[in-house]
Amino acid sequence: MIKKVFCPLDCFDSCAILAEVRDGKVLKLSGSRDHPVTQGFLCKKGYRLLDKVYSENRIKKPLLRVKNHFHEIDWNTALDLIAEKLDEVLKRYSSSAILYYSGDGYEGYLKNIERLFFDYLGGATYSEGSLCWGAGLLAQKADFGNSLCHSPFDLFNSNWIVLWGRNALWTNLHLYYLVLKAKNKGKKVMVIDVYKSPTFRIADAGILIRPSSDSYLAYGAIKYIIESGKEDRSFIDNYSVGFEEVEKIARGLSYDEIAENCGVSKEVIEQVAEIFLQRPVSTFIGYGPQRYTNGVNTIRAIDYLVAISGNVGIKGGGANFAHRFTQNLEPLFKDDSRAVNKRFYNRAKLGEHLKSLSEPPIEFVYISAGNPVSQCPDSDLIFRELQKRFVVNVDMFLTAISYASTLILPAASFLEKEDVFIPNMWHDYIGISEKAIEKIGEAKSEVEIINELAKRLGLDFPVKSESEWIDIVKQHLEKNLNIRLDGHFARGCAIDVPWEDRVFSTKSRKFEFKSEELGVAVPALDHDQKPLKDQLRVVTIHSDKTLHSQEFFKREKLAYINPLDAKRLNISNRDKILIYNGCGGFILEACISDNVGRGFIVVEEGFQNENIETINSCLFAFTAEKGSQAAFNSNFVFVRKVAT
Ligand SMILES: Nc1nc2c(c(=O)[nH]1)N[C@H]1C(S)=C(S)[C@@H](COP(=O)(O)OP(=O)(O)OC[C@H]3O[C@@H](n4cnc5c(=O)[nH]c(N)nc54)[C@H](O)[C@@H]3O)O[C@H]1N2
Ligand SMILES: Nc1nc2c(c(=O)[nH]1)N[C@H]1C(S)=C(S)[C@@H](COP(=O)(O)OP(=O)(O)OC[C@H]3O[C@@H](n4cnc5c(=O)[nH]c(N)nc54)[C@H](O)[C@@H]3O)O[C@H]1N2
Ligand code: SF4
Ligand SMILES: [Mo]
Repeated sequence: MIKKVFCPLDCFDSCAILAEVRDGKVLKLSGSRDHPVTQGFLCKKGYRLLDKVYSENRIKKPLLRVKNHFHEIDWNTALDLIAEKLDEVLKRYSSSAILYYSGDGYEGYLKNIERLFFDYLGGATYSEGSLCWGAGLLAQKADFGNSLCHSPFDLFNSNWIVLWGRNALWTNLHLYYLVLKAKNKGKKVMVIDVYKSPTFRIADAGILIRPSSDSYLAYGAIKYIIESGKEDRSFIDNYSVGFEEVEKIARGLSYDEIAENCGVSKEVIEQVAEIFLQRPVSTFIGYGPQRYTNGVNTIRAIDYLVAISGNVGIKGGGANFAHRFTQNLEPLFKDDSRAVNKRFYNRAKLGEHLKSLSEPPIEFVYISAGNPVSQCPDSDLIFRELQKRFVVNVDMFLTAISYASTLILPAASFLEKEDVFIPNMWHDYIGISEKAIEKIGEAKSEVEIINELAKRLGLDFPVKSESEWIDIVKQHLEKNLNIRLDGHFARGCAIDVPWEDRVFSTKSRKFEFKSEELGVAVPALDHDQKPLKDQLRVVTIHSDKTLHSQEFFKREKLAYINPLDAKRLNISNRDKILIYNGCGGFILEACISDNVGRGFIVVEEGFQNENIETINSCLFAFTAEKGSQAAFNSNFVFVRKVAT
């Protein structure tokens, strides 16, 4: 029997998967050939999803932690303990003494039921800010009014495809595949990054710049375009506001200044500009360039370049960052009228906020599908703060947070529950994922856990099965977005070329070079972050072997370092090195490589060791503008060889 499911991982691609089931067991996963974008193949992690589902390390029963030991308990005891604690917190404080952390470890839509539950309790302390894409979203909201992507197939209409800080070969495989196909049809590819990422192998033009200097590069190209009189005047005059200020800034810059800040020559700046002028050019902006304290500014400057070169609203163009076509969809799993006590913490500053929030303090933490001890900055502080509290963690495995949790509840895997998947990073194919197998051990879905808790607390909460909720979600999508979901998947919106009518979602209805909230983006580095003498910057990238903290393949803990930096620090290839600063430390292995420029190391994110330390132990909780986003890459460390 074939069951139609979806990849549950937080990924651009959101693949449609077929699960071959025999005797109650899934034998094989394969890509659904019917899916136009994901086209019947998965990435190597996708094929390994079954190993996770059937892993011996799955938690099979609720666990109670006593010191560093975990004791299996039955569900009734676990749920009673949680309900009692919630009752106590509600009586003594208010519902905002509960902090709810919803992670990105599982992308099914029904998980949002957890939020509705906390709204019914009166509203908890919820997250704002982002670990992921917040700076880019804020930037594009200011410029366009929303983030929207062109249809994945529109890149066949482009002359050039620009992968700007997106390592598509590792993080967005089906885009990589389409780019490769386009390349075979004669299209050209430019990759802009801070190190020679694996995606450079498809680059016709590969541009290496200094970390956080993209706004200079974009402004340099803008300067060249304006000074050669090649800007898209019709777009600027009729459909934008605030261009004059951008022009003034661009004209006032010197190429020397730009070249010095980016670490490239004037010729490279001109080359980038000339490529953008070979319209249509589609640009795919990755999330790496915005993980800095100036991340919003950076993405806005790239948007400007796309607009000024005449690549907005045309076939084969676009500044593709995210695809928020559901932005105006009323959330089903939220009830603000009940959430009278709700307040917010910044996800990027979780540790600090756990520590400092008062009136009421945080007494109870509910973490589901998230591993903040591994994935948030300043992770040791989070661990210490969690250890002081009653923490419930819903996960499939013991993780870095387990030793700080009071109770760990076994989550059902994606094959053991039904769900709806609504992607919002690239393409728009919404899908339904069927339940393929019975639950393993005593695992429960998020919906089942919340239903049990709501019953215990005597709430008038809408207790429904997953199928009932799926019907409601389907009706909601049909009524509000006109999407009919009868089969495995359906297109979520009919937009192939966003902003084709040149009517933007901003207040002025125009493309806003100057926005009321953010003013005009300027060429800048994350200058506020001054490294101390001998410190190197840490640039963390996403790995092909893991999805964040979820490992699918064993990997070595490597720090890629430039040969000259290594020499200066007396580090040889494969030496064990300690990276440290005032925030914390972490041990890695040096990998000396010409692919990395001077002044920084490149490390994959999601590393943890047996002592709960993680790579984020030594990343301070800096944020990009307006607290929008964790500025992981605006961090500097000392690097020292460890005696072995
Ligand atoms: N295999 C795999 N795929 C994934 C994920 C995963 O963990 N593993 N995670 C998923 C998620 S949640 C996300 S958010 C996406 C992220 O997907 P991407 O945006 O591709 O991911 P990153 O690895 O953060 O950064 C991409 C590139 O930006 C570069 N970069 C860093 N700083 C700068 C800079 O200042 N300027 C420029 N131009 N480039 C810079 C990095 O060197 C890196 O090559 O991937 C998704 N897909
Ligand atoms: N230094 C650095 N840190 C980063 C980043 C970076 O670039 N650099 N990237 C950031 C980004 S872009 C993101 S999106 C975050 C992601 O970070 P997180 O949201 O923490 O995501 P994961 O580590 O993928 O997964 C968290 C947990 O979800 C669990 N899980 C899997 N399936 C299920 C399920 O069905 N139900 C439940 N309840 N749990 C499940 C997994 O076992 C795992 O322990 O990390 C951020 N952290
Ligand atoms: S991780 Fe991404 S590319 Fe890989 S199977 Fe899942 S959705 Fe597809
Ligand atoms: Mo992310």
